[in-house]
Amino acid sequence: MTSSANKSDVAKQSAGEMDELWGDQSSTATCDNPRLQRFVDEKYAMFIHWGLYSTLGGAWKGKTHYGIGEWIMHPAMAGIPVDEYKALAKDFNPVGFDAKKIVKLAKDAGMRCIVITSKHHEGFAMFDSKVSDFTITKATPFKRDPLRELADACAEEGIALGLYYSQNMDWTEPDGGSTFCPPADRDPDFARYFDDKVVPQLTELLTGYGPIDLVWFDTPGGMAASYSQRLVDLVHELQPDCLVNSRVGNGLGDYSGLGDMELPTKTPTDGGAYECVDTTNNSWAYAYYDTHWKSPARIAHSLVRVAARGCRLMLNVGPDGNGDIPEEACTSLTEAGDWIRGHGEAIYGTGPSPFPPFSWGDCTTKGDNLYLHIFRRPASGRLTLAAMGSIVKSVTFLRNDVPIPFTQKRDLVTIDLPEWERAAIGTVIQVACKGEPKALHEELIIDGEHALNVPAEYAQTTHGVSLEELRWMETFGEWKAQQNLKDWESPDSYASWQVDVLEAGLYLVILEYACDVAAEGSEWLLKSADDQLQFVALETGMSDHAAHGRRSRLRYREVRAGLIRFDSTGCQELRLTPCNADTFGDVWFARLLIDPWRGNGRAVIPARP
Ligand code: FHN
Repeated sequence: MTSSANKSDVAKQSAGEMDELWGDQSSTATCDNPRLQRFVDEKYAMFIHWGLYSTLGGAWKGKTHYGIGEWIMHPAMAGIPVDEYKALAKDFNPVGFDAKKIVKLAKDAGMRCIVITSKHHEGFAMFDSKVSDFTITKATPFKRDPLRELADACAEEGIALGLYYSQNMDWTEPDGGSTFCPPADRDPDFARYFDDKVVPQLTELLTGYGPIDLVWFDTPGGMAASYSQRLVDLVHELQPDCLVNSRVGNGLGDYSGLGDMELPTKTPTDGGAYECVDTTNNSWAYAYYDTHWKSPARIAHSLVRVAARGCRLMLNVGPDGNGDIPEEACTSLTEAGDWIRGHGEAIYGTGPSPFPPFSWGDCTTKGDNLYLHIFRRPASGRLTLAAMGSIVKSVTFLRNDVPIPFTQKRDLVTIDLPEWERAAIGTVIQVACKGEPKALHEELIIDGEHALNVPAEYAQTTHGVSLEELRWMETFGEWKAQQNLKDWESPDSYASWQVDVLEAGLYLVILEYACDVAAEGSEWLLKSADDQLQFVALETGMSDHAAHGRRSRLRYREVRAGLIRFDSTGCQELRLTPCNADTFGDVWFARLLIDPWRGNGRAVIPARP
């Protein structure tokens, strides 16, 4: 491990090769471990990014640096020298910090666990560490130990506590991974840093603050497996019930994680426990300009989508330099929380949906029950579950047990929804089955009610077409991930989706893709059983980030391709194929939207889940 990582980190961030910093995010563990099952059952946790960087809030010496606030000292952002950064501590006095208020917020939000940054990449300990002077208790006028206060408040309220710890990067520690400490040509002694800071600090954290639910390590990069193993062993030795996330590195975590800000499109099938991490706005740490607050509905829907794919969500807040969580985050979390807690039976302890996502919402399961989370009420008032593999005994509103009329003809369940009060977030319906709810197949349902999202991940591909993920940063550090159908080696290559058409008719096809200049003008066919839509791909242009030190990438565009007809109902294939031999090249298809065409010019593209 050497300090040359200074420059190479920028390069890795620049190239979008975050996998190199995240390390192997998989884990071999499966949910049959009771502690892991509990972890998945909890479903929803609060992530807190709070440190010295929070005092800057995304600005340094009068200049705003857009991106993730906790990276502000990095050369790719403000490039703050180590001594100037450390000097910030003498003015860090977050007197607004109120552990009880934060725990109450988490509870109101419906969260079961809080994971807070004890030490981020900048090396500052947000707890009373005896092995460093760069700590909130020694270097600031605040002097209090916020972690002690938070641990006490969590214990009082029955909220689990987890700790984020940056085990590899430590920018202000001379021997830390990726150190910025001068001189730049010095070869740091990573083993010394690991033995003298990481191990003692983790020991302090795991022996001085009561039961710790999990340790959330981050950015292991190329850290040797022996270091990752020592961390796992240390955690398990000091607190046998404490979990370790996958970013401990080298595939040694107790559970798996998706990339930053990435929500699952398909249910993982390896039997492992999965966590997704996202933020209430865009930055992890407080940034004064970042007002991209997610609405209460977006938060609740994300949680349902994550639960419906069998995973757990951890959603972040970034308290400011005074210790206050921005009001907008509190409002969104609390309003979403009212709904989440009110529908807890259909969220906590649930299993994944046997179906892919529907145009109207998603499903979770528990025992013999299927829960339908309806985000958009079908205009017809009729909701159809095709491919139902279980016998339905009853259908009721979850909130008040009021029965809802339904019929079942073999695998087709039709539910006639009565009028209900307009719910800002959604309505949950409980479908009690005889035995565990099962689906006969996993076709995507084109129901004639709302636009159906048909993602690349659900396609089957022939030779020459592959599924490939593209990851990029919007500004700095805010990762986006998108799976794509790409390569298209020959006009015989195709991708196909199995769909079940419940309502025959005309549908508008909207495509989201990225297209290279060389493939501009390539012709394509989308074939249903009864029709084919021919369209031409348009160049989507480049996002030219070169000026900001990041790799340029193809932009995505949503393009209306035209109308396609489904004359008959039932299961069929939807096939996408190039139709000329020379120009199809580099087109990256992310998804189709199949939107019922009612001749009224509907063109509103629903927000992506
Ligand atoms: O570099 C960090 C980043 O600051 C933030 O802590 C996120 C949260 O998942 N993890 C790293 C990047 O993936």
